[in-house]
Amino acid sequence: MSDVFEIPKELLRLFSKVERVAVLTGAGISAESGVPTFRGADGLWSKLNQRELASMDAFLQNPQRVWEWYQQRKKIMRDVQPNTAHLALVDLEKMFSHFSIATQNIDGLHTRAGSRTVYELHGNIERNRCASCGALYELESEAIVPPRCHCGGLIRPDVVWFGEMLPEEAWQKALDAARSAQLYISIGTSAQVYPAAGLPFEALSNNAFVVEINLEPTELTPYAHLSLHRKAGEILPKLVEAVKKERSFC
Ligand code: BJW
Ligand code: ZN
Repeated sequence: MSDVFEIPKELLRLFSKVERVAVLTGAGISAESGVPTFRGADGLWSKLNQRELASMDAFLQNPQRVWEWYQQRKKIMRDVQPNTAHLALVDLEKMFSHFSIATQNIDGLHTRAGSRTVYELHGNIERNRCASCGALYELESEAIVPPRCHCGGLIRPDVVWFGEMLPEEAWQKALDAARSAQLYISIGTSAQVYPAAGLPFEALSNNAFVVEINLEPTELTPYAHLSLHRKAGEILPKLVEAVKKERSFC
């Protein structure tokens, strides 16, 4: 592959015609900020057992371990900054009358970058809630680990673990956006975790043009109209500059 990357002309032509754009992001978009991904050689699940950390069973079996793992990750996520890919999506949003980002990430980096319409499908690491009564908590380092709610229940991070439903409103909005998009862009996700991984397929079923931006091929690649296998932080700024020029000529 040549090292000079050009945005495909067919994609630019499409960008000049559409008004409804929807995006799905995963851990890969935050990788260049320094947030670890889950899968792949350097991913969290290559060293840690997801069953021991990202399910309610795991939390009930060892609440302290799960709570502390999330506190460590919260520290990493707070210390990093949005990267050029997050920032490019902020600019892209300004060019379309309908634009939204459905993210599987819990790091809040899209909102911190300045994106306005963001649907957080797997929650947010900054929030906590009682596993029994659902009361929301903002907590910092606590003496008791994990802390307890006034009802006596265990307090957990407000994220979505395996076997749990996604937040209803965010999911419904993400689904509506996928179903009505003319152009759907999947960025930095291995496309293995459902129901989020089903969103590009919803877009495909409704005749959207589906583009994937991911370092390596994924489960979506055989079905996407176009797959760009490079870093999101490299492609997205170039894409946005090219789209700006293209749309200013229309
Ligand atoms: C770059 C890059 C760069 C790197 N630039 N790219 C069989 C079929 C269908 C579904 C299921 C099934 N068996 C079980 C299920 C259900 C399950 C599921 O999908 N499991 C699959 C793994 C098989 N799903 C669920 O349980 C969901 N709930 C649900 O289905 O509810 C209904 C239900 C209820 C009751 C009973 C049964 C069903 C909930 C899923 C929750 C997922 N939670 C996690 C943890 C969240 C909190 C936390 O962060 O700790 O979400 S797991 C983890 O995976 C996290 C992520 O959001 C999610 C997706 O990962 P993502 O974002 O795709 O990251 P990676 O690492 O996989 O990929 C990164 C990609 O980026 C790589 O490809 C790199 O190459 C690339 N990359 N650098 C561009 N610079
Ligand atoms: Zn409670």
